[in-house]
Amino acid sequence: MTTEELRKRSKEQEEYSADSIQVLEGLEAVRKRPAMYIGDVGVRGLHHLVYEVVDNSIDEAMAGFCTRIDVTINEDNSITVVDNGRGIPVEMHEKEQRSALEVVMTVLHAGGKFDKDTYKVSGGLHGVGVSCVNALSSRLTVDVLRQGKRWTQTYERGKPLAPVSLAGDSEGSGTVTTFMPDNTIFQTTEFKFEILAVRLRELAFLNKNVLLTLTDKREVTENGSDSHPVTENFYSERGLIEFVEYLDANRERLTDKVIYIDYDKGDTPVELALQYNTSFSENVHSYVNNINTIEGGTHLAGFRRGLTRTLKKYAEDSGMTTKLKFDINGDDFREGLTSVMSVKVAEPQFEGQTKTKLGNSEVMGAVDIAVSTALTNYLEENPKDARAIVQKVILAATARHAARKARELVQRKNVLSGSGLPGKLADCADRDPAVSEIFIVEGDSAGGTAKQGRDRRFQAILPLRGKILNVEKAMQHRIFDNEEIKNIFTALGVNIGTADDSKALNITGLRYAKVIIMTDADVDGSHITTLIMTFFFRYMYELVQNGNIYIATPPLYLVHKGKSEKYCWTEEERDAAVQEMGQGKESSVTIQRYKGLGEMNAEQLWSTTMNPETRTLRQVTIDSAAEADHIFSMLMGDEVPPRREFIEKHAKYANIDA
Ligand code: 0RA
Repeated sequence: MTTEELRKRSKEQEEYSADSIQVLEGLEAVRKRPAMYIGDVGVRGLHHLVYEVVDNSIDEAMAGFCTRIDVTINEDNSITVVDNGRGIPVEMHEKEQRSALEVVMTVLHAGGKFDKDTYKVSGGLHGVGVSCVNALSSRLTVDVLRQGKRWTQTYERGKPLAPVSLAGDSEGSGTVTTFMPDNTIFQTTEFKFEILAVRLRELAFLNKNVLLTLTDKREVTENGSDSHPVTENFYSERGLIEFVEYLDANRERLTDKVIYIDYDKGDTPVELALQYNTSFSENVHSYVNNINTIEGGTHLAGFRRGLTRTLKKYAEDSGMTTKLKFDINGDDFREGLTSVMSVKVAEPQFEGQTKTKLGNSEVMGAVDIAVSTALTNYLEENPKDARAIVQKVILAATARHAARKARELVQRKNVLSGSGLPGKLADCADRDPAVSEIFIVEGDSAGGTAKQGRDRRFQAILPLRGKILNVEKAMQHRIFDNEEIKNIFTALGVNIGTADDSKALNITGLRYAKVIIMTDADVDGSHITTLIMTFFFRYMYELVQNGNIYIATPPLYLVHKGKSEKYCWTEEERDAAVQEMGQGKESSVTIQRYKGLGEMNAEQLWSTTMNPETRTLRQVTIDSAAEADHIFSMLMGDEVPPRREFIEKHAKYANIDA
């Protein structure tokens, strides 16, 4: 061996050992700061692990080699993901001197290094790599089926127990991953069928002709019963078209057919489905490499630009807008619009608070051209639909004009009345939003109790009279005219919107970090909560996204005997309390059933529901904007049967009133 060769070899060895130290540090870093990689270590982060593994199989499907992905929640709450792709490569990795499979599973961000041609997810919420899942699993086993052989390797907390080994012969090809999330890292390790189902349904719509299945093998399911099927299949032949039909299942559509655009001429493939309905809300959803870009970005800007310009030109050319005395703006073109856009970007740059905003500037023009080209053709070929759409846009502009007048009137009135705060608001003393909270309370009487019970230093109370307006069904100017809704806007200190963009919300003036909805624990109460949540979802989405919205949980029972009493939130707690108190003593145990907030006195309401030391608040979070849209439109829309079905399935309150 020449000295040159020797030097080279020793340098390689140095690099190799340096690399392997790096590797260990890599996965240690994930275990030390898991939230940096998967967002959090709660329910959301836990389910993220599954998405991460499934996303790799989806990548294989997008590359054209995989048609089926099976996800199983095993009896012990571990997860198995099986795909019928080519199988992760197992041959020796030259630089690392070990199996490529081991590299993929143990090196941070090693996932997409093999195939440069496919669109790999990088950055963003997913795409941290399956090695992160490995690092955060107490145990993980991967089996690869390739070229007639079956290979396997098992890891604990990311560390291989042995090198990749041959485990026998195989028919077909694919990858099988089974992992058990590490219960020393996650707050909970119980998977929710419904959360996984939402993501798999979304993936099925986004990747047509790929069969995804979800099986729950646990004996006792999350509902404590077998009320959901053990296996659910997700499969879509028509992809985004079906996605839009699903989102609009409970809305009245304006045109017969969903408009579908599949434009693959430039560098950025754009797929888009859209349909107008008779509602007043905008439901525009966008995805980049299967990631829901809830913060939007350049692709969304391109879509808006293309849509507005094309429709505007058509409207002007058709002469339908010549008599209009005011402007049509971008919002008007999207009122009553439901659309899903899916773009594939080779090297996506994700920005924004939640890394769900696309930054690649070249994508804007690509989407703009795709939308204008395809939509122009569509309008020319379907004049009847085109006219219906333009009429709808004109109606939206007219209504916006009326809404603006109503809004200006409100704002003028607010200026006149001094502080501008609603008379019904019992404000808190502290002016620091970070420590302040507001309870939005159903009814004046419960509002009165809450005012007595609160800690006025940092808790404000805003009582609402009866049911608030169903914003899903009302037109915008009626919404801004509504007394209760105006009170919410002004109490929160959130801007109603500018003259030009009624949906641009300014939340910098938010006066309370926590906005807490407090209603009775009965059917009416849950309906009111849903109405208020619909309002926040449609008109103050930023607050939901920011995690400012909470739901109070008043107790359902008071068990007492003599002087001892115990509040209970579930039937199990109640029964346990009855057991405990009933033991051996003479006087009898009574159970008081709380339905309304008004049944509690101020002290009781404070100690059970309002005192930060003892209460339980449920934070409202949205994992899937598309699913939330589907559910709100169903709950608040015109169609009764689907609503009944949903309520029966999720009937938390149904037995309470029985
Ligand atoms: C890169 C290359 C090849 C397969 C894969 C990635 C692959 C990765 C995953 C992750 C989960 N399931 C997967 N299936 C396939 C194969 C390259 C070749 O066979 O030549």
